[in-house]
Order: sequence, then C-alpha cells, then structure tokens
Amino acid sequence: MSSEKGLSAPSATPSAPSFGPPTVELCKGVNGLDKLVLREPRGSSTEVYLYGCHVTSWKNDHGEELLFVSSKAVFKPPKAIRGGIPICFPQFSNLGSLEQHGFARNRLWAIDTDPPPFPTTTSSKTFVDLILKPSEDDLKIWPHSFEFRLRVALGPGGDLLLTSRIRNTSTDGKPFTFTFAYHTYFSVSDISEVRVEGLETLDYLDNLQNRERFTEQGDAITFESEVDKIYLSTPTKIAILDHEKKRTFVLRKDGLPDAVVWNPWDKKAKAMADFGDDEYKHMLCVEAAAVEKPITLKPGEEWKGRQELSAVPSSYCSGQLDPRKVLQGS
Ligand code: TA6
Repeated sequence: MSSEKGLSAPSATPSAPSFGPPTVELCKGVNGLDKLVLREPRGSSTEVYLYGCHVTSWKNDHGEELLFVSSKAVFKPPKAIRGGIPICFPQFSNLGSLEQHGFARNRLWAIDTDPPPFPTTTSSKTFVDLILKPSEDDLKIWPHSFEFRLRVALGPGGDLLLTSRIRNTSTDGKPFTFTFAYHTYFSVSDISEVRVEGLETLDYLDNLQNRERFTEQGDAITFESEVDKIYLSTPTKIAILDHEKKRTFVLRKDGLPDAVVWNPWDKKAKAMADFGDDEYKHMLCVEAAAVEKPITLKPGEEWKGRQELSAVPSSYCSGQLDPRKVLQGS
C-alpha cells in the first residue's frame, strides 16, 4: 500500500525542506470547466481537466510548456480538446461503431477519492486519481461495464506519469475487448528540425495507405510531409529530439506495445476547424498505444497501461549526444 497522499492531503516533502509541499488545486479552467493543477515543489506543474481526464499542460521547472494545445481548441463538450493528452478508449481509430477514438475523452470524469492500492510504489508525491464509469447511454453504445482509473502524477524531476487501470466489472460473465492510446501532442519548435529515435526498422501500419504494413528505414525519422503511422511492438523508450530547443522528450511506456506518430501537415491542418493552419509546424503526436493486438479482459480482470514523459536537455544538434545513449539510459 503506498504511503503517498494524493488530492486529499498533500503532505510536506521532508526530503525537500527548501521547497514548499506538493500541491493539488481544483479550480476553473477555460469556459468554467473544472481542472486540477498539480505543482511539484521544484517548480514543474501539470493540469488535467475533469472533462476527458484531459491533461492540457505539462511545464518544466522553468515554467516552459512542453505540450501542444491548439489556439483554436474548443473547450466545450462534447468536442474533444485539440492537444494535450487525449485518452483514446475503448478504441483507437478502429473502424468500429464508436467515434474514432472512443468516448473516454468526451466524458466528465470524477475525482477518485477511494482508489484501490496503487500497484507499484512510486516516488511521486504529487498526483491525482480520476475515475470513469459508463453511463446508461454509454452502455447503449458499448455494452460493457468497466471502471477506468487514471493517475496523473509528477515525478520529483518533473516527469509526467500517466497510469491507467481498466477493470472489467461486468456481472454478465462477458469479456470485452478494447484498443487504447495516450494521444500525446508534444510541443516542438519546428517540425522540420525534429527527429524521432527508437522506431527505426520497425514494421508499421500506414494510415495514409489504407493501413497497409510497411517496414521503416534504418535512420531516425524526420518530417517533410503528413505522417500517420502505427509502429508495431516498439521498444519501451522512444526519443523525440527538438533541434532548435536542444531538448529531447523521452517517452517510456509499459503495457502499450505500439506507438502512433502523427503530424497532419498543411492540408489536413487547414481542414481541421480546431487547429491553426500553421500549427502543424509546432507539434508532433507520439502516442503510446495498444492497437495491433486489442486487449481482452474477462470479468474481474484489470489491465494497466502506463506512460512516463521526461524532457531532458540534448546537445544532439551538435552531434555530441548519441540519442541511442538516451534510449539505453535508465
Ligand atoms: O493519432 C493519429 C490519428 O488517428 C489521425 O489519423 C488523426 O485522425 C488524429 O488521430 C486526430 O484524431 P481526432 O479524432 O482527435 O481529430
């Protein structure tokens, strides 16, 4: 049982006497939507709306925003917020009967005041637990009872940790199957100067070519046009290198074998009303996902899917830092 305290009682962090205690604050965000602001004693912070359990901000200890949210994002249910980390459940762009990325991001979540013990002890003291259960209307479109618990946490170094626990609570004895993604929008200075390391030579399904299967070439991925690829069975760590900012995002994932890489580029950007025409230059989606092999849960079974994001300085642009070393690091 973790000795941590979450929303109910942020406690002082004895190991950091020179910093204040971690804080979690419930307040009003855009259009009066409820949001939680988590502040880590060393200065990093994150914000999560109860609507969609949608993380819309992740700042480092210098107050720099690391996630992309469109200036045209609509903070008005039932439209999903364009940017941040949309939660795609119970499906990720499968051509099923549901909306493209499921309905979890379009629902109002609740603060989970009585979460079951967290499965792993974590060093994070700054976290909040949210929960989603299907409404009667949800059960009409997806007839499966579930409890979806999501912990949003800031690590001591400002890492952003999302842990999802989805349990089949059906009493009809029926299993259910789902696909999932953390649809993370990273903020980048210039997409034409971004490289992604860790996906080389992997097979992927290309959403721009009827999801046909291809094999990625052997170099880092760079961007000159629209990309929409589902990389299959990827390594645990993926690095996103921002040349201009000399910053590397490291995405670590567990329970999510695949990774989606998406940039709409100019044509698709213009076609999205909640996305600025030029905003494609300053974002890249790299999404920890479970798509190729849908997950099946029997009644009572629980699935856990976790992603950990960190932002580290990288002198890669000067060629000094071998990004592969970033990936092999702890
Ligand atoms: O993750 C890539 C993708 O599936 C793209 O095909 C594009 O549709 C994107 O998600 C955005 O989807 P959304 O439903 O949020 O507009």
